[in-house]
Amino acid sequence: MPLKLNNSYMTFFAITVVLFWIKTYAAYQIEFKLGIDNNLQKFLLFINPLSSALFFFGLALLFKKGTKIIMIVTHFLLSFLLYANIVYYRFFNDFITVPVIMQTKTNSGQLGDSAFSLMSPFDIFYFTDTIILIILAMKVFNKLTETNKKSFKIVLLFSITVFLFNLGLAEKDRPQLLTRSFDRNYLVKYLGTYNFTIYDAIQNIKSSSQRALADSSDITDVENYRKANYAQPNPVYFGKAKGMNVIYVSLESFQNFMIDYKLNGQEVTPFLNSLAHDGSTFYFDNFYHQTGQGKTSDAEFLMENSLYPMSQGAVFVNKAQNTYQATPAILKGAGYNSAVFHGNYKTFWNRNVMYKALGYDQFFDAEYYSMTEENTKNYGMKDKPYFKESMPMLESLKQPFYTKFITLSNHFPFEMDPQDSDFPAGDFGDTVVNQYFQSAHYMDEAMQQFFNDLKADGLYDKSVIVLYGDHYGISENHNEAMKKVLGVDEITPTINAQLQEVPLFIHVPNVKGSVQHQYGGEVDVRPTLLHLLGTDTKDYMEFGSDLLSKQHQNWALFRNGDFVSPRVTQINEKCYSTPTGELAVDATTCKDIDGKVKTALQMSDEVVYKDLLRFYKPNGYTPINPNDYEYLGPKGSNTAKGTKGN
Ligand code: GP9
Ligand code: MN
Repeated sequence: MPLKLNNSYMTFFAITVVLFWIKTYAAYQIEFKLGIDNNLQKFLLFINPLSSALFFFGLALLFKKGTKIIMIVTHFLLSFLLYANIVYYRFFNDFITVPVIMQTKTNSGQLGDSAFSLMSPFDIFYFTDTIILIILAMKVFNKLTETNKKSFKIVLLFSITVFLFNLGLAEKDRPQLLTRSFDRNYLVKYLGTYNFTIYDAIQNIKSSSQRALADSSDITDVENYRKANYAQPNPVYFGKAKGMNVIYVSLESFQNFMIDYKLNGQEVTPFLNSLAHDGSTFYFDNFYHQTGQGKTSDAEFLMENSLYPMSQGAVFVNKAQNTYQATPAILKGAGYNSAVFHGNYKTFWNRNVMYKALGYDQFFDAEYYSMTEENTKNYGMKDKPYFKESMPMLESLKQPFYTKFITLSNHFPFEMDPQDSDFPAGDFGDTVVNQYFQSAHYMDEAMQQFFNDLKADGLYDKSVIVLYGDHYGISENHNEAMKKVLGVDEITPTINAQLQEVPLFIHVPNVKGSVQHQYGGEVDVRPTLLHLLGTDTKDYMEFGSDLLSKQHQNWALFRNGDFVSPRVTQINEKCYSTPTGELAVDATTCKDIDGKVKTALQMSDEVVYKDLLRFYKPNGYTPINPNDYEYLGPKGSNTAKGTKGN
C-alpha cells in the first residue's frame, strides 16, 4: 500500500519548512553581501533559517482547525518580511530594524515611491513557494485530518535544539555575538534574518521601557551634579584654536606602553614618539581608555559626548535613538561641517544610525574606498591606502570642518601581510603579542604619511589634530608574554590598570605643547577640545573635565567602577598605592574618589538609559534632527539635507 503522504499534516509542514528554507537561502546568496569568510560561516548561513521556520510554522500545529491556512498565512507574512528586507537592502545596504519601521510611519509618502523603483517583476520568485503551498493545500492535501498537540511539542523541541546548535557554532566563530552585537550584518550572517528581527524587537522593547519611565524632573539631579563638577577653562588656552579645523584619529588598539618602547634596540613607533617629544604637541602619558563592550564605538561615544558608555552592550547599538548633544552638532552652530572616514562598512557598530544622532553631515565608509584584496585586511582598509584615498575626500570638505578618522590595521589579532611589514616580530612566545609590534609599526608609518600629506596641502597649519588610542589591544590573556615585554616578574593589579593607558596627542597650530602628566580619560577630551575652540562647556551635560583646566579632576575611572589616580588605584574594591603597587595600608584613602566614581557612573547611566537629554536644551545650542541626515554612499547623496558641505 502506498504511503499516504497527502494525509499528514507533518508532510505539509515539512514541505512548507523546506520551501521556505531554500527560498531564504537563495535570497541570502542573491541579495545580501554578508562577507562569508570561512566554511563554518557558509554552513551557518545555510542552516540559520531552519530554527525560525520550524518554530513559526510549527505554531500552526497548535490549532485544531484551520492549520493549513494558518501555516500559509504565516508563510506569507515571513516571506513578506524577507522581501521587505531585500528591497530595503537594495537601497540602504542594511536590514530593517524596529526604529526604521517607526520612522517609516513619518516618511511613508517618499518611501513608497522609492521602494517601488527597487522592485522587479522577477521578485515574484520570493512568493512562488507561497503560491505552490496554496495549490498543494487545495489539490493534494485537501483531506487532512486533525493535528495533535504532540507533534507541536516535538517540532518545538527540534526547533530549540537547532537554534542552540546554530547559536553555539556562531559564538564559537564570533564570541559575545549577542552581548556585544557588533553589526547587523553579522547577526544576519550567523543567526538569519528572522532571528535577527526577534532579537532586534526584544532589544527595542527593553530600551523603550526604560525610556518610557523617565520624565523631565529626572534631569534636575544630573544638572546639579554637572554644575558642581564643572572645571573652568584655562585662560591660557581658551579659544586658541578658534575657527580651526578639527581632525580626530582613532588609533586602533594602541596602548601607551608602546610609546618610546624599543624592540631589540629599535623604536617601534618612531613617528608617534617624535610627536610625544616635539615640544609643539600635548602628549598625555597618564591617559586611560574607558570603554566597555562597545570597544571602538564606546571610545567614539566618550570622546564626542563626554558621557560614559554602557556597562553591557554597545551604546551605539542600543541607544542610537536617544537625543544627544554631541560635538559635531554643537560645532554646527559655529559653522562647522562634519565627516567621518572609516574603511569598514557603515553598519558596523550601527554607525550609520548613530552618526545621525551625533549630527555628522557625511560618512565616508567602505563604499568610498577601493576595497581590493590588496588594500584590505581583517575588518577593512589597511591604514596606508585608507589615508591616501581619504585625502581627496578630506580636501573636498568645506572649511572649517570637524572630522574623524578611524584606523583599522592595528586590530586584533594584528596579523600583517608580509609585504606590509619590514619590522621584525617580537619574540615573546605569543603570536598575538609578537605581531602587535609589526602592526603598530605599520600604523605609525601610516600616520607619518598622513601628516606629510596634511602638511603638503596646507591643512596641517589650519587644523587641531587629536590622536588617541581607542582601547587596549593586548588583553589579560596575554599576561605571560606581557611580563617579558615589560620586564617585570608579575603583572600586578596596578600594572594591569596601567596597561589600560592609551596615548593622547593634541596638536594645536601655534601653541606650544609638552608632555602632560595629569590623569584623565576619554571622557575628558570633549571639554578640552571645545575650550580650545573657544566654546565654553558650562551648559553642556558632560562627565569629563578639561585636561588643561586648573580644576581638572585628576583621576580616571573604568567602566567597571575601578579607578586610577596619582596616589591610589582601586581594583575590585581593593585599594592600592599607585606608585608602589602595594595594597594601601589605609583603605580609606580610596573612599573619597570611590564615591565620586560611583556617582559619576550612576548619573551618566541615568542620562543614557533614560534618554534624559531630550528634556534638556543647553543655552545657545540648536538641536539637530537625526532624520535630516542620510548616508547613501558614493552613488547617492551623502549629505545632510539642507547642509550641503561640498
Ligand atoms: C570596526 C572597527 C573595530 O569598524 O572600528 O572595532 P572594534 O572591534 O575595535 O570595536
Ligand atoms: Mn577598536
